Amino acid sequence: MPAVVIVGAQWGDEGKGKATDLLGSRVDYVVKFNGGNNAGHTVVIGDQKYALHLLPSGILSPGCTPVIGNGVVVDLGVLFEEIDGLEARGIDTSKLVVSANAHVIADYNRTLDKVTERFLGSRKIGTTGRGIGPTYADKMNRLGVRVQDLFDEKILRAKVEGALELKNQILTKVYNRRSVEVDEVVDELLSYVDRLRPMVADTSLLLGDALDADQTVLLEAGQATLLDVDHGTYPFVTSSSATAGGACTGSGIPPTRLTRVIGIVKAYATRVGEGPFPTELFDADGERLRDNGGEFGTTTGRPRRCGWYDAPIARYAARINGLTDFVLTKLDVLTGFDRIPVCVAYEVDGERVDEMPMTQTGFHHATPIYEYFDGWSEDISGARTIDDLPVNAQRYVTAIEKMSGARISAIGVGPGRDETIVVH
Ligand code: 2SA
Ligand code: GDP
Ligand code: MG
Repeated sequence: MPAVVIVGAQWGDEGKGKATDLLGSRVDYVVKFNGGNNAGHTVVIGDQKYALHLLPSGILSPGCTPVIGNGVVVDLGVLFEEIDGLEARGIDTSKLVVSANAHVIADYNRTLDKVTERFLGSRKIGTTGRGIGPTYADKMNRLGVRVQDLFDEKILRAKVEGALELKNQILTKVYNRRSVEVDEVVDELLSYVDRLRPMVADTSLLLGDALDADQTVLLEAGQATLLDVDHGTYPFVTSSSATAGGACTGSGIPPTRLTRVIGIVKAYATRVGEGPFPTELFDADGERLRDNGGEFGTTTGRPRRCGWYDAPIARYAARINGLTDFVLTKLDVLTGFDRIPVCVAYEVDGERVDEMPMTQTGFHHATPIYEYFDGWSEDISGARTIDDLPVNAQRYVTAIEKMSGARISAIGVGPGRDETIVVH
């Protein structure tokens, strides 16, 4: 009954999509358990590139059943757009299953996400503007609309009325926007019902039965540990549980059934949106990482902030998620740097701190303490074993493995499915 979790160990875009796709051919179910179409997962198969947002990356593996779990927030317009886009490219999406308990992103929450960011000005979070935060806020406020509500028009109408009561006050009185009509929201949501109905299931029951039958379930996180609403750099986080604990609450699979937790970690670090980032570079090295790594948002196209590998963060991710393994990605992007710094600890207010500082203020004030490694100039994209790597690349991998709190079981040397070194 293996249930394997994949999480991001930094601030996202570590290459979770590629890792999930790689394992996808060997698993029966791939479950997205948090977030929504704020995610952007890139999978490269041969000369074809796919950018997945709401659909689990397992959708590209023919034998695998993709599941949108209860912890996800679903924009139904985007769901069908994404399905149509993949079908047009010859991908069979007919096995997709959607949890009846997943929450739905209504248009008013997309609007609220965007206007709130504008209203916050310099205090903004840098969200993707997809309505994620306001939809999770409704969920916690018990004002949310769930997938199952679409099957009972009376209930749907009552829920939308309840949600709009306060929101229309805010939209009109605080943000100077027009108020939203209940009918326009209900009509839009009902327009999806016929297409949605056959996909909807009790997904925790489905997954529990699958595990009982010794099938393999892969749980795929959106975003990452440092963007988790509890364990990330709050308030500069997404509004969901992106860590291994979220895999349980967001799917209905209990912790006692998880067998492996894999953290995806980039050989350097990136972040998109606002918030602290101690190893961030503002010089030519940062530009070079962005250019070599193609570090632009998969969903919004925003340039990602780039910096060096931060070992205390990796250790934190190992601890919070109980990582059994790391998959180290994008090692090839470091090719050509003469000297590669790695953050081994921080200096906070004149003192050395070896772990994530306890307070957000401490993290904001953290200055990296670096150790330096010699670089390599050889093209490593053809490497398929550790021994194929130049000796300095091997040293770099061994050193960060030792600092990061879990073994490295695979190494990415390019975006393609086959551009991977499997170590364990
Ligand atoms: P939101 O929209 O409420 O989830 O934004 C809150 C914060 O979470 C960050 N966030 C992300 N960070 C990295 N990658 C994400 N997905 C896309 C990608 C991002 C893109 O794969 O490149 O295209 O811009 C993602 N989604 C959310 C976000 O930047 C905020 O800091
Ligand atoms: P995710 O959100 O974690 O799934 O990551 P994204 O897809 O947003 O960003 C990762 C980017 O790196 C994508 O463009 C991938 O195709 C690419 N990628 C993944 N692994 C590697 C690797 O080992 N080397 C290189 N050069 N690119 C990679
Ligand atoms: Mg991404």
